[in-house]
Amino acid sequence: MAVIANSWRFLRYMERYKPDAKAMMKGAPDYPEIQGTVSFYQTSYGVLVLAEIFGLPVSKDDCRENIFGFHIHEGASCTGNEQDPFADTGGHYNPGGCEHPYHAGDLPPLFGNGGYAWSAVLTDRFKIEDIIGRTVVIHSNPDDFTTQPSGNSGIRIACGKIL
Ligand SMILES: [Cu+2]
Ligand SMILES: [Zn+2]
Repeated sequence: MAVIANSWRFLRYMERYKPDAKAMMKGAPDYPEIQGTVSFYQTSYGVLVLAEIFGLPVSKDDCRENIFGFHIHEGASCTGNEQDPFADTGGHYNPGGCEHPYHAGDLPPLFGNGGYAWSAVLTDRFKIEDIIGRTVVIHSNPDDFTTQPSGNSGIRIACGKIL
């Protein structure tokens, strides 16, 4: 099988075209500085997910934190209650009834760099039409990719509805 490198094609795609869907991220009341965008581009290989997030918490401890769980949740609204402001986002988007981290909505965690994260990933685990109207959630802790049902990734610190 021929190997066809797509890296530059994908980068040009993200530069030239409007995303097919987008989530504007907003921090929870305790994390008002968090903002940013998650953009989704349908390609023939899968969906390109491009995240650019500002204002993430910064930990001084180099050996801990600054890694943030990142998922598409099944719920349709970035609302909740005082304890969990984004409780209504529900569980990870999981139409196949799989275990974490095999939920369709599971994504690699974001790496904070002095509060700034930039990440691009390709996933064929969902199509754009499956996720419009659902939510993207950023968590306080790394995702261990093992613990059920959500990788022990801590509280929900930011959310955006996919439009
Ligand atoms: Cu999550
Ligand atoms: Zn999951």
